[in-house]
This record gives sequence, C-alpha cells and structure tokens, in this order.
Amino acid sequence: MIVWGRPSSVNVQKVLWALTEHGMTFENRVVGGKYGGTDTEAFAAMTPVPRVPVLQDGDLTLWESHAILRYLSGGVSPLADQWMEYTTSTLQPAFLRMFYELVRTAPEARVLDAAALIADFLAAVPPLEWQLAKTEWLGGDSFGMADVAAGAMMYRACDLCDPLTPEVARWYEQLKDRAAYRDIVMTSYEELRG
Ligand SMILES: N[C@@H](CCC(=O)N[C@@H](CS)C(=O)NCC(=O)O)C(=O)O
Repeated sequence: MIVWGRPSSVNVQKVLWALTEHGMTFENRVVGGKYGGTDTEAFAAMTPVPRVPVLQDGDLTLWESHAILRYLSGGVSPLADQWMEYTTSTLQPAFLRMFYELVRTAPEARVLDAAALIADFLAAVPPLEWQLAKTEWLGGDSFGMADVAAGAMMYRACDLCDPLTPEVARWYEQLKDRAAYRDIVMTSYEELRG
C-alpha cells in the first residue's frame, strides 16, 4: 500500500497509525504542505481534492482519512462509526480552528480570540468523557478506529489547553502506552508553526 501525505498532518497520522496497529506494510510518499506535490496532474488523477492523505492499494485509490480507516479495518462498529462522525463534525473542526490560530498563524498575524477558540474546543470534549465513563475505549471495550480518529489530535491539543477530564485523561494515558501513538502522533510539528 502507498500512503500519500506528509506525516506532520493529523489526518495522515491517523492512516499511518492505523496501518501500523494493523501490522500492515506500506510506503509513505511525503507530499502536501511545504513538500508540495499535490498540485500535479498525477495527484489530481487520484483525488479531486488536493489534500492528504490518499491511500493506494492495488487498483483502489481512496481519500478522506476516516473512509481509509474504515477500509483498513474492514468496517467499524456502529458505536465506533458514531464517534468517527462526531470527530469529523465537531471535535476536529474545533481543534483545527484552535490549532490554526495558535500554531499555524504567526503571533503578529493572529486576530481571533484565543480564549474563545480554546473554550470552543474544550466544549467539544465532555461527550468523550461521557462515553469513556461507560467504555474503556471510545468505540467499546477494545481499541479501534474511533480512538485513532479522535486520539490523533489529543497530543497537540494538550499542548494548547487542558482537555484531560478524568476519563479522557485515562484514555489519553492508554493512547500514550501504544508504541504507534508515540512514534507517529507524538512527534514534532514545528514545521507547521507560522
Ligand atoms: N477530510 C479530509 C481532510 C484532509 C485535509 O484537509 N488534509 C490536510 C492536512 S491535515 C491537507 O491536505 N492540507 C493541505 C496540505 O497539506 O497540502 C481527511 O480527513 O482526509
């Protein structure tokens, strides 16, 4: 399999992390961001959206990180799917608004209210606490793709604010216990700093 995308992208990290957890072999072709390569005809032939990640598996080409996670797992449970959707619709947009302003935008160019951005992200976390009070992992009793989808942004989020309510803190410790999380997600994002 080939994963197109820079490892500094949180969405690419989800795919690299999932592949590693599944013990699958793959090649990572580093494109996007400062590396370029997403504005070529060859890239446009793979996806109509010049964004990463893109997965190639033989004749199959897939984009959208959560679709790739579902494919790699042969599908996910309804509970896991629900949390992947929550991540797409609510948690990650709030995280990205915070991350773009506080990390990707140079200090002198920041115009948004940092406290409000942080508060918006923190307001998206209590539903995770609610689920994690009932189940060990977001998607149920075992680690899975919901943890990958939502967990991928927690490392950077913890640098910017404190989202670690009791059960979320327990879950985050469990994520950090995984070698693939440490190797793929808990990495420098200095290249993204504005
Ligand atoms: N919904 C898409 C979002 C993809 C996306 O926005 N990727 C970002 C990186 S996280 C990107 O490609 N940015 C432009 C670039 O890196 O060149 C997914 O989950 O795969």
